[in-house]
Amino acid sequence: MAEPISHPDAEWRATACNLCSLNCGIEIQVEDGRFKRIRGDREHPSSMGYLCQKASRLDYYQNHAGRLTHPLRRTPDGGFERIDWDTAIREVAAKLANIRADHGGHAIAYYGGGGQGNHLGGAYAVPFRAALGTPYIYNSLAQEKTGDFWVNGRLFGRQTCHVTEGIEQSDYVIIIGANPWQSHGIPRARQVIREIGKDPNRTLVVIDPRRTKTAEFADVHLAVKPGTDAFLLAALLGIIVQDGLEDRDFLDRRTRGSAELLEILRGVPVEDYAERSGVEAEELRRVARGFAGARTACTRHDLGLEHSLHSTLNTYLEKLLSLVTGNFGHEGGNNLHTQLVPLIGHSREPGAGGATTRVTGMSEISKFFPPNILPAEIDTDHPERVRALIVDSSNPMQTAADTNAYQRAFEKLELVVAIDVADTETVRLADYVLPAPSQYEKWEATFFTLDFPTNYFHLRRPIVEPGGDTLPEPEIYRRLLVAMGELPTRFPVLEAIARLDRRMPALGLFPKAFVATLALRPALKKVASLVLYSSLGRALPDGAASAAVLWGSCQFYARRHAEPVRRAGHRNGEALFRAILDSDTAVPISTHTYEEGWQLVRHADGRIALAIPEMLDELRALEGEVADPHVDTRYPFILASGERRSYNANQIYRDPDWRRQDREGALRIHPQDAERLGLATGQLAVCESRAGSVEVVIQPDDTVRPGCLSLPHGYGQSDSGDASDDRATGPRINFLTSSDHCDPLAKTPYHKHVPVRLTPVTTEVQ
Ligand SMILES: Nc1nc2c(c(=O)[nH]1)N[C@H]1C(S)=C(S)[C@@H](COP(=O)(O)OP(=O)(O)OC[C@H]3O[C@@H](n4cnc5c(=O)[nH]c(N)nc54)[C@H](O)[C@@H]3O)O[C@H]1N2
Ligand SMILES: Nc1nc2c(c(=O)[nH]1)N[C@H]1C(S)=C(S)[C@@H](COP(=O)(O)OP(=O)(O)OC[C@H]3O[C@@H](n4cnc5c(=O)[nH]c(N)nc54)[C@H](O)[C@@H]3O)O[C@H]1N2
Ligand code: SF4
Ligand SMILES: [Mo]
Repeated sequence: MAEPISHPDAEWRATACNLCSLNCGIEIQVEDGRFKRIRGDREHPSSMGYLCQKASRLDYYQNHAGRLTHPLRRTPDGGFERIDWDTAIREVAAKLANIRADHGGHAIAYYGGGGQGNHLGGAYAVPFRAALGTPYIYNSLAQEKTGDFWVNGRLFGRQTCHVTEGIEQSDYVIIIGANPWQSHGIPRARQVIREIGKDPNRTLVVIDPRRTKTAEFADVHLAVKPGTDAFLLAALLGIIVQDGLEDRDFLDRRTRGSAELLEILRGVPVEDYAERSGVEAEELRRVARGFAGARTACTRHDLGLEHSLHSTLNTYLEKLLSLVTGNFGHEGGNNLHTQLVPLIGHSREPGAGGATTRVTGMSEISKFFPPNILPAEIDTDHPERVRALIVDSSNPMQTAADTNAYQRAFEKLELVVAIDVADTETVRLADYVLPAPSQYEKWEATFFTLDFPTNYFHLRRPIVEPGGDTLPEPEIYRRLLVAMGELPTRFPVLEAIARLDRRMPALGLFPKAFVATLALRPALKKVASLVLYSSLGRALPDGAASAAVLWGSCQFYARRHAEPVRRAGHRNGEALFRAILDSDTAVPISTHTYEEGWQLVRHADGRIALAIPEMLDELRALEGEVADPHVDTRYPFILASGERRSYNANQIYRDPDWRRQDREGALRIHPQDAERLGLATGQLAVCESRAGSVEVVIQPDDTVRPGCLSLPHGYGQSDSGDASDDRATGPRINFLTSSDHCDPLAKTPYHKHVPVRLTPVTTEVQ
């Protein structure tokens, strides 16, 4: 448990923002438990004092009426009653054990494991799932990035090989389907975008149907027709190859399969694909030549590609741009990066031992299963259906596709356990609610270590006392496994050795004792991180038990990347662990040379395997595709459901007062369309898809294309507990999305391409 925190008030306490994957370093002045002032932490080596407008409002995360303070159990009348932790742990453990005994581990699924700021708890959910015997982890990453991970697995050898971009050092940057001005996704996004925009020697190209703020800074904005990026990207690649602009030397030295790929690209009908994507072929030629000819060039993509038609293929084509032109593996290009603690895993193909689901037969990708299939895995009479769900740090009732399907599925579940800090739409449907301390009340970290050549890690210490009767997630998982008889209560010998080891690390006592313990009791291997937590964790200073898992990660990381870790100033794994533990802000964990970066490619021959048969088939099939396979005259608009704006931050902020503007989460519509429908600013309309409908507030806006609409992500929280109450705090957009409207391979939802119709709400005149 955390020691009392004795900070004099008015002291600036270093931590990080937990609202997006950048996790900028911040400092907070706390007064009476409230976040009085927040500023960027200049000491943070990656964010360097930067923060965006969202971070200054973090008191709305820390202090709001909906914070959970006690464990809760559902009552027969549908309400909740307070229970103590012993009862909660005992009952949840017994129910999980019963379901497992009757139906097997695969009857239990797990959802979440961390949001934008908290992954430390998720590291201890790994042994929890292993002990339960379930392969099922559903996760938000599997409704955006798993197609990309799958492609990476084929290109580079492992799905854990993740590509980053050297935007700051690049002369030619193409941003596709991302709006970093609002969503960030790259360090110090606004500064960086401004800098490229201003520099006459550097070029920024934005591919986005909407004239976003990022697009306004761009030298070239390609206003692609929604859903046609595959055509546009294929045309860019076609031009590069047809003009002979590919990097032959790079392709020969670093890749295999280029001949087959190039042959297909030579046959791309550039004019036709340009027309389909709504962009002039001449403009594409200019960009293709600029990109291929630049000194350094890179690409970055995000949800505009992933949440749109041909999701997986899009991410393949995007990567081919830098690979075919040789803009990979050097400064200012795209590069692979390391992970201190793996955020994602590598899944084998189903035929080679990869897990598949029992009902729909979906294969895991990067060890995750996609939220789009979960309702079908639950809401069925199939004997091997999912019967129990544990949700940690996620709010699928708001954020998974098809809220109606999720509501029906949750009713079928025999057990729902929610671990959260707030009373959410998902929490309200749980049988047991297990409250966690906020990310400023406990030791926390994220595993979003995405930088290259220098990568960073930030372990955050608690800066305020926990309010209420909460338990950190690692402790919840430990107690559940102890109650299930899967983990000993204590490890007295190992704990004693750990205490000695902290005083005399040079003797290396703990590593030896830990290895020996696992060798003597092999059953403990699958719960190894909880063994670390229960032994070394108790010996760490200031109640930092949750950091224990990092000790193992540091040992492994320092062995795997010995020279880069030494270059960043750490002699070995122990020294790296201590540096992380001792620092209030992020620390550099490794510095690679670009040449060393090639060791991150995991194919045995060290080459990038360019020809992915499934992707090449889909690429070839583009030519025969009908104009828009999703066009439906009943639903004439294409809605992008999930725009990132100034005042949304996933579901992390729940109190609508945090918003200084756009409280309603208005629907953007082209002024001509609004006029045609007789809709003016602030008027209400019903937005309806084949899945459901929501009421929206109209905002005519000429940055969207005619025929297109845009609604924000991250709205729709209701404090009343009434599911139909979606007006007060904006639209619950996933009432509009369907489980089956998704990429065939990765099941990533087409959230940016939802056919809808719009009907004005007419108020009756008395
Ligand atoms: N303010 C804020 N920032 C956030 C978040 C937040 O909730 N609020 N969430 C965070 C998270 S979890 C994520 S994953 C990231 C996402 O970050 P982004 O992907 O950058 O954000 P979006 O606004 O969802 O979508 C990006 C762009 O895709 C465009 N788009 C729509 N359809 C298409 C299409 O067919 N083709 C192309 N090329 N583009 C299209 C949209 O116009 C939009 O500008 O943001 C993170 N940052
Ligand atoms: N239609 C549509 N749907 C979308 C998107 C879209 O663009 N359009 N975007 C998708 C994307 S990219 C994403 S990433 C997802 C995000 O959706 P989710 O995975 O649901 O993640 P968050 O919204 O970040 O919710 C995090 C949850 O964690 C809780 N939490 C905060 N701190 C802690 C903590 O310390 N411990 C615990 N246990 N809980 C905590 C919060 O209260 C909240 O309930 O939404 C997806 N859904
Ligand atoms: S860019 Fe992301 S991490 Fe940084 S301050 Fe803004 S929301 Fe927080
Ligand atoms: Mo996301």
